[in-house]
Formats: sequence, C-alpha cells, structure tokens
Amino acid sequence: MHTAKRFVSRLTRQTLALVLAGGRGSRLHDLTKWRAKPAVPFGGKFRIIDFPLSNCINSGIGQVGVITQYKSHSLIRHIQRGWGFLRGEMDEFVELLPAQQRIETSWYEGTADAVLQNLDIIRSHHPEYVLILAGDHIYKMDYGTMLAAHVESEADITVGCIEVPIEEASALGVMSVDDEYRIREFEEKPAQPRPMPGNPGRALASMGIYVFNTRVLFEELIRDHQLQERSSHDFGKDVIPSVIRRLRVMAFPFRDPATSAPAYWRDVGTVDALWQANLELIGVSPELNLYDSEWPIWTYQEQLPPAKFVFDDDNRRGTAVDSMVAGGCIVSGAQVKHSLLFSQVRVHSFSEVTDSVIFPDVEIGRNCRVRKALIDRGCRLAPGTVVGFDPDEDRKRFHVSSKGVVLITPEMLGQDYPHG
Ligand code: ADQ
Ligand code: ADP
Repeated sequence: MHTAKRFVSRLTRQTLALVLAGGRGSRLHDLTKWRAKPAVPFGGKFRIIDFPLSNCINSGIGQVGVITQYKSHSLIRHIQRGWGFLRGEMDEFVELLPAQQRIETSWYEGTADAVLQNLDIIRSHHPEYVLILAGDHIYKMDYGTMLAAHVESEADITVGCIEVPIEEASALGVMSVDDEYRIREFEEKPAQPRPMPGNPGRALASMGIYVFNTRVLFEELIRDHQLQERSSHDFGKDVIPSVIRRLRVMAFPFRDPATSAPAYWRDVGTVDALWQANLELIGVSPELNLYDSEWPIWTYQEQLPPAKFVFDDDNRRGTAVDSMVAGGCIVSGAQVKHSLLFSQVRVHSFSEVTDSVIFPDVEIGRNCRVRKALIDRGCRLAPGTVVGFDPDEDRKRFHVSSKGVVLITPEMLGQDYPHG
C-alpha cells in the first residue's frame, strides 16, 4: 500500500463524509433549547458545524451528508444558505439528511441507527470509504492523512483519537492500543478510565470520528440493527466495542502537522467551555488560528458593513481593546474589553462590556455594565442593566455556570427570539 500517501486526493474523492449533527447538547442549557448544538454560534461569525464541514472541503472531500434530528431548523437554514456553493456537476455537495423514518417508525435512536437509516443514500454514491464525523467539535484537521493511514494500515475501521487529561476521559470513549496503534480495548465513558502506558495523567480518547470501509460499515450496521433492544445503536457504546476483536480497528492520533504535538480539539459542550474557547481566540497567538489562509473556515454570512467605533454626544470614545468585533457592529461611546462581539451587536454610550461573548444581533443599552457573560442572539439589555458582579442577583433572572459565566437568552429577558 505504498501508493496510498501519494494519492491522498484519490482517497478523498472516494470518500463520503457523514456529519452527525442531531445531538441535543443539553449541557449548553438554554442555548440549545431551540437549536441543535452544531448550530451554536462560534468564533464571531461561524457556527460549530462550519468546522467539520470546512475540514471536509479543505481536505478535498466534496461529498458530505449532514444527518440532522433535534431542533434542526436553524441548522438546516444555515446549511442551505451557506453551503450550497459546491458544484453538483462535479459531484460535490453538502446534502441534508433529516430524520425521515426511512426504515422504521422511530426517529434516529443512537448514532449508528442515524447512519443505518441513510444506507440507501450512502449506497447511491458508491463511496469506497465512509468518514463519520461529529458536528459539534472545534478543530482543524486534514482528514486526508487519516484516510491515508487507514488504507496504509489495511484497517477495516480507523478511529480518530487524541490524548486528554485523565479527569476528562470519563466523558469520552477510551482505548488502549498496541505498538502498531491497533485498538485492543475500547470502553465508552468508563467510570475509571485507563491511563496511557507510562503516563498516568493522560488517556487516549476517541474523537468520535471514524473511517469505515463501506462494506464493513454496511455489515456492522446491519448486525447491530439485528440486536434490536440489546443494543442502543450507538457507535461508541455498541459498534466499536463489539468489533475490536473481530476486525482490524486502528487508532489514528490527531496531531498538529507542524509540531507533531497533540492538536487543538475542543468539545465546547458546556457554557463554560464555549465561553472560554471563544475568548481564547482573542489572544495574541491563540491555539486555534482563524486567520490561517491555508485552512479557511467557510460559513454563511450576511453582507454587512464594517464594524464602527464612534464618539457619543459627550465626546466619549467608543473603543474595543483586546477584543474581536465582527461586521455590522456599532460601539458608540462605550468600552469593550477582552470580549468577542458577533455580527450586528450594538453597544450604547456609557456602557462597559468586559470578558464577554456576545452573539449576533444583541443590543446593549446605555449605562450597562456587563462582565463575564455569554449573551444569546437577539437579546436586548435595557439601559442600566448590570450583569456579572453579583451572582446571587444574576441567578434570579439568568443562568450562572459553575465557573461564574452568566448566560442570558431572550426568553430570560421576556423577549422574543428573532425569527429568520
Ligand atoms: P458522545 O460525546 O456521547 O460520544 P454522541 O452523543 O454519541 O457523542 O454524539 C456524537 C455526535 O452525533 C454529535 O455530533 C451529536 O450531535 C450527533 N448525534 C447524536 N445522536 C444523534 C442522532 N440520533 N442523529 C444524528 N446525530 C446524532 C461520542 C463517542 C465517544 C467519543 C466522543 C467524542 O461515542 O466515544 O469519545 O463522541 O466527543
Ligand atoms: P439561531 O440563532 O441558531 O439561528 P434562532 O434564534 O433562529 O437560532 O432559533 C432557532 C429557531 O427557534 C428559530 O426559528 C426561532 O424563531 C425559534 N425559536 C427560538 N425561541 C423560540 C421560542 N421561545 N418559541 C418558539 N420558537 C422559538
């Protein structure tokens, strides 16, 4: 298989990617009350799903299905608006695969069932390999190298993996591998995760991404389906643990191509993690560089005017320092510090916004003081609102996370969500 690496583009062309985008992400509290986790805004102008989708396109994988289920309205709208630029005549597409009850009357059960229900669609594209991805992680990864490793090692299945601190491992699938990185044990969300040999502080965790030879995928999904209620029809819980003794299942460690160090990979599944990962982007040299023209993150964006910083009537400056500010924002006579403003945010005079992540279309009235907040799309803060200084006060109206981030949604303010 010495040819594999030289012809990565052939492998990516023969691959169909399926992005699982149906999960609820309930640890994000009210942010996922009305939208699926992959549709949650991230990084000033993106949504989480833009990262795996951009990885596909940048890796040369042009055939992508997005499997949706839970609260998929804003996700579907985003994909239809933003991801329709691929060329159908070149056999490239991002296709939405909503729960259609194709096989049985239930909606998708686990992740394996979600893929099983789309078997006939997969078959119609004749892929050699199927790459299964989660729609809810932030990372930049060339899937071509994983496909090449899969083919070169003559694997039936390859699981993307990353080293994590052992304290985080019980939320993930944890594996042990042998010298050639063949997976020998796999335990989904173990109470006592097994550390890596010689490294008691770290575990080797599954990223929840898998390359399957298409034939193997079909056989295993049908086998799992036949188990009926003896399986929860989930890749991590059922399919992967059941195949490691029968099949050649390899681990592919996700490393930074430049440094070979474990690469940036974040599950922004909690209010704290989402707030922190957004604010980290502001740093001078953040681990995740959004200004990397070699790996652009694609998205849907409205045509917006530039951000604007203006004096107010009393000649007070509108400023933003140590911050990122997206298009369409106006900061007038207000001070924004160490914050991330998404598109079309308005901050009015005499207000101060610090250490905060403000989603699109938010209006912050005059004389507000906002600290350590995560404010959902469309919120309008009345003049004089103070947030982030007194947790007991904040808890009366808002959600305060374990690390003290104040989450505010339109509903908590008694306001309607913006439609469209
Ligand atoms: P979990 O984090 O528990 O574990 P899971 O809830 O299975 O992940 O969701 C995986 C992906 O599928 C997510 O993107 C989610 O949105 C989506 N999804 C979930 N149910 C779905 C459904 N019915 N239809 C469509 N999409 C659905 C998995 C693995 C672990 C691994 C972690 C890494 O099982 O082994 O360590 O991912 O985060
Ligand atoms: P996003 O910011 O991700 O696009 P939206 O604000 O559009 O999310 O919300 C997703 C969908 O849910 C929209 O159609 C929105 O109008 C709807 N929605 C949000 N909150 C409510 C609510 N309280 N009642 C009914 N529909 C709602």
